Amino acid sequence: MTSSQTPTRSGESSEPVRILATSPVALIEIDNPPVNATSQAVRAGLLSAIQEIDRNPQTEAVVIACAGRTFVAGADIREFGQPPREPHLPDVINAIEACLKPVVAAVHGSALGGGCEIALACHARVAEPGATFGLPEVRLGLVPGAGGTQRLPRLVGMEAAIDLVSTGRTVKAAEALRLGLVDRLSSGDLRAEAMDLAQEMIGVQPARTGERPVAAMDAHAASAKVAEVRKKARGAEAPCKAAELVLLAADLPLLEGMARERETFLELRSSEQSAALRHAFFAEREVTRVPGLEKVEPRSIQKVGVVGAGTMGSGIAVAFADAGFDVKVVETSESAFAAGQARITDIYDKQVSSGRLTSAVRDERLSSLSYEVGTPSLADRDLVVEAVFEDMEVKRSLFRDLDGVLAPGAVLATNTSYLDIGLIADATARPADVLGLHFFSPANVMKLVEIVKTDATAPEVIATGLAVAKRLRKVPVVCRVCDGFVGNRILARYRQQAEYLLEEGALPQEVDAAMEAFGFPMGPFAVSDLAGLDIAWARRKRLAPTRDPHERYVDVADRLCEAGRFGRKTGAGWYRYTAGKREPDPFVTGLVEEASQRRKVLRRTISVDEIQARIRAAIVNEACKILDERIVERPLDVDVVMMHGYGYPAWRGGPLFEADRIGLKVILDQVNERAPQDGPGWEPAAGLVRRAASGARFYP
Ligand code: T1G
Repeated sequence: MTSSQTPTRSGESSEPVRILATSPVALIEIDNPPVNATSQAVRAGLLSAIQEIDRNPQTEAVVIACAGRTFVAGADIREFGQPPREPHLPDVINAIEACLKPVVAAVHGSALGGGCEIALACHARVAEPGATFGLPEVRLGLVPGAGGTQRLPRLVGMEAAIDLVSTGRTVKAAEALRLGLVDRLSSGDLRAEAMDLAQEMIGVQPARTGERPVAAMDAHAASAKVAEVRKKARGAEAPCKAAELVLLAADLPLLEGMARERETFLELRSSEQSAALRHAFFAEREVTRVPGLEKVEPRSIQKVGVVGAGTMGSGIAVAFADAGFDVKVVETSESAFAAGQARITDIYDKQVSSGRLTSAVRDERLSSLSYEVGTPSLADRDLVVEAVFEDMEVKRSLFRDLDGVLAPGAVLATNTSYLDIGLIADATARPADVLGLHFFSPANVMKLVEIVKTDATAPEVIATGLAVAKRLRKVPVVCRVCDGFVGNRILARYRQQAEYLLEEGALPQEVDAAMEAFGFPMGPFAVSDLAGLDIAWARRKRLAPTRDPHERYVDVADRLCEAGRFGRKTGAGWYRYTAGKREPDPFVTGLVEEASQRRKVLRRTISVDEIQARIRAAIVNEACKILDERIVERPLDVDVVMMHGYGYPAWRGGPLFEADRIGLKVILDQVNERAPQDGPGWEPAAGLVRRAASGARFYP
């Protein structure tokens, strides 16, 4: 067996493919921790194992299984930056399908990407009930490169294949069985049952997936489907290419279709979008590894208290219940906790009615939640998260109470979005046990959580926040205290620049359309209407006395609020809402035009490119200031916040990754061009000036 030339990571075996049995049914085991990725050594080992088995007259059938926690989770993404080395995965997979003896895949964990393609080329597939299948390549800016777009439709049909390949979503084993992707679900010993099936297939002509016909889609339906994929892709190029390749399977023999697929895969693999998405994939994992905390032991957390069962508190409670914590929800009165209980039950009921949850699981989750009035009931909690009214005195008073109730060693977390957590911590005698866990609404859905440390927060408390976030299946970013931490601070700049564009000639619907074309799920004004304009308005009024009189302040949002237009919830905000549909509103156009007059600005047509460039420059500049002030330690911290908390398109890699691609001098020129007219706060970040001058990048 050749050893892999890719540096093996710790724990990786140098002999990643073994033949554990040969007669009458052979068992090939792949063992390449952590996820059995098809590294060069795995591909070489698998190919020689299949060839050896084909030559062995004692062997009449074969099972391919994996050691460890999962079936093959895909090609080894770490190899993508290197020149491709033989044997190439399509050749290995074609050898599996061409095997003269029946080949059965025994799938547990996740069969993803190349792993799913291996399973597709086998002559049958047995899966554990908990197994999942998927072709997530588009999430890396790629298309399947080893037959996935050609074999999947031959098993599940065009419609389902286009859906799975263009979205990259995974399907559980039961759905895979229904689709025809799996032949059997195991009920006990997966490998034994796969060997039994292989035994049954001895002497039967193998059913080669590549030889199955697939019915073409009606031309009109096909083009409608591709158009739908393009719309959902929001600027990402891989999904459409993947859908078009699937459609080819109806017209081309397998090998021709695979040749087209391989050509597209290699083209995309060297694309900027794929480089950005691979960066995003690894950054999401790297961000959990905080320098200096590697050896710090987190505290053990199982009993969690959530104080405040409003929108955020109920979402936070659900997030903890979903992760298997024992959750106690505390409110100030029976009626308040009854309202919270109703919110939480409603969240679960909606998941049951959408089919995402069974009622049995819902009942189990609801049973892990208890409700109490008053903080004394929290005495047994290991961690308490507050999500009460966003007011400093309210939070300080609560933390003073909690300090007197909680046992030593308990962790106190605040979900505040803006307040100074150091001042909240100072209300207790244990500031080292206090941190921010800033969730994003809906807290049980959004992946991002900002872990905010004060100067007093103990390292093990930060490590505890990271461990809790990992168990919640969240993406944690550690940061220090500043106004708005990372995401909201950048969002404030984003919104300000968007409002300047209104004063200079754009309309809300034009800015939103430009930023949705940029790849954001929603533009800034639509997002404000969704969140509610009144929340930010209350904060602006609170901060008004301290606002810099020289700041370029746009008051259109204040005037909307004064008119009672708080967004979707009042039927009107930046837009008018009719039957949930947002429509531009002449009333808002009038307010914007008046603002231009007051600013004595002659309105002009502003291009999509200018809108996108100015907003991106504003984001990058503020992100760089956050780095300069060491609110976070690494550029990837900012990129991960913006992608997972604010919808910055992952195919751009996040603002700082993209700024490197565009060129920091270009970004700096854009910032310098705006600074004079945008006034205080819009000066170029020192780190941006320094890097632009030296040619340094955010990601060297
Ligand atoms: N290659 C290399 N390393 C990988 C990897 C991969 N495909 N998948 C995961 N890892 C590493 C990951 O970086 C982490 O490393 C560790 O494994 C645990 O991962 C030819 C071209 C499988 C669902 O896109 O979705 O096949 O940080 O923390 O939460 O057509 O990993 O510990 O050093 O995510 O339990 C297609 C990507 C590739 C699947 C497990 N496959 N992986 O999640 O653990 S392209 C994918 C995942 C391809 C073919 C094409 C998840 C997971 P470290 P983890 P997890």
